Amino acid sequence: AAQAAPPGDRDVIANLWSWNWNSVARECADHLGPAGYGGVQVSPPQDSLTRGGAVWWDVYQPAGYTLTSKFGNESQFAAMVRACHDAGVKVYADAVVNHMTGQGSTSYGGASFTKYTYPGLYSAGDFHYYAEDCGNSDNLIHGGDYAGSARNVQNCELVGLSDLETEEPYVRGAIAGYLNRLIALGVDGFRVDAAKHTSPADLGDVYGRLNGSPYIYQEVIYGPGEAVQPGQYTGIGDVLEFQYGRYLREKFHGNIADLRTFGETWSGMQPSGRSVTFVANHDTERGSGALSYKDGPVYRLATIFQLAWNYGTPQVYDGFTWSDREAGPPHTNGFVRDAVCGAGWECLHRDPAITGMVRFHNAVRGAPVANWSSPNSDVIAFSRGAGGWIAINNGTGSYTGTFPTGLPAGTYADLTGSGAVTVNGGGQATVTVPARGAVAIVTGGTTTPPAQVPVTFGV
Ligand code: ARE
Ligand code: CA
Repeated sequence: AAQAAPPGDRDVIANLWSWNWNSVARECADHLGPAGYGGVQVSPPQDSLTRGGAVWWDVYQPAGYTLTSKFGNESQFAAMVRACHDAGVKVYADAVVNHMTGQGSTSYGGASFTKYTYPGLYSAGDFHYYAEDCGNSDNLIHGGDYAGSARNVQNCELVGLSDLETEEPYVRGAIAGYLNRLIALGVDGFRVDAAKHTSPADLGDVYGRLNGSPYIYQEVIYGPGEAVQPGQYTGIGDVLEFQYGRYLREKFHGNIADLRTFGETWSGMQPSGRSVTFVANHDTERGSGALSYKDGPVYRLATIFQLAWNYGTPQVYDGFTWSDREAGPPHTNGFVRDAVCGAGWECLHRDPAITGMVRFHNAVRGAPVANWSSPNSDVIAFSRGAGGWIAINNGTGSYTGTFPTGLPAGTYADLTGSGAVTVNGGGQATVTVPARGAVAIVTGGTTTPPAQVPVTFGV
């Protein structure tokens, strides 16, 4: 059965999208565990269509459920899970279970297939078709279906990907068998890809077949007025909160003082306890509605805010550097090369300000926002109960001011790396907040400066 509750004490998830298994293993041991991350999301581990490394998106076209992929083989995957667990980091796998590949004939693992026929796994009768299931004679989801037809969104083909007949017990069992195999290798949960395109009833049945209590969070992109809404899925697991990053982009390109009430009262946002938040993911960084590493220090600052704010389970995204939005990660014969921060790979998760904020997040978890102040539209400050306080400056010049912190008198080290902060007997601190930077302090034995690691995020 699926676990509804988000992960425990260390809940920040690094999304190391398109990283190969050897690199994720190394990152868990050397950086994620020591920095206090609680989990890592990894790319789809199943065998897939190969486009020979030219594109990133071939891995979203499953060719079968064996575990040889462009990211490595099964033993490398298993070793990665062990290495991450040894570092105290849980592993969440991207689960592509709505569909199978809609093009091509060969896979990274060496399988041969044609659309609707995946030998030893699925055949034509296991897929949705016009007119029995899908109302469009071309079998495709049309743009207009999102507004009015849950049936077409869930039973027609997303961009031509063979749509599994998830009402069928055989299909449900095959999907559950795949996920249980990952669970047997130690996987702790799943990002469910394209969950919007499978009904909550069908997914709920699959989750009910899973061993243990994996943490499940589902990709249900929010669109106002659409027939399929994220709230329809929060009864069976958590959801990725797509409004969150859209709002952060809007406010960090405008007035961050508006963020005072940011949360589930805002239009389209899901309950905090059901939401996994992200400033960017692999789709949004290639679109136009979200911040991405290409926004430089504003992207980093929005991530600092995300880790400070009391909403949802935060995910910090890192993929590869790109200019062509379809291009795949650095590879050799299609197989992804080891990730090198600063040389083809973005590594915001290693940035000292971000690892400092992971410590902040872990130290203040659950404490309410208090002591809000905002001297202008670029500067905000707030405490998390009496355990931590942060000031954020989105302006292009530094800002000096005196703020109420709600913290006991003392000298604290700024977790984002800009020196010491003195809080007086009245709980006030006079600080200089760097341009597009922050000052963040916590009580409780963490007043020593954070261990510094090389700055690898290019801002
Ligand atoms: C590729 C080619 C296509 C080709 C297809 C099949 O690009 O031209 O037809 O293969 O051969 C990714 C890529 C796709 C790629 C696919 C398979 O983004 O380009 O197609 O892999 O290789 C909707 C879904 C949402 C989905 C987005 C992309 O609801 O689930 O579309 N996101 C996930 C992943 C993607 C991935 C897939 C699903 C497929 O994160 O990376 O696709 O596994 C409104 C709606 C949204 C809708 C959005 C875009 O906002 O509210 O629901 O999202 O529009 O249409
Ligand atoms: Ca479907």
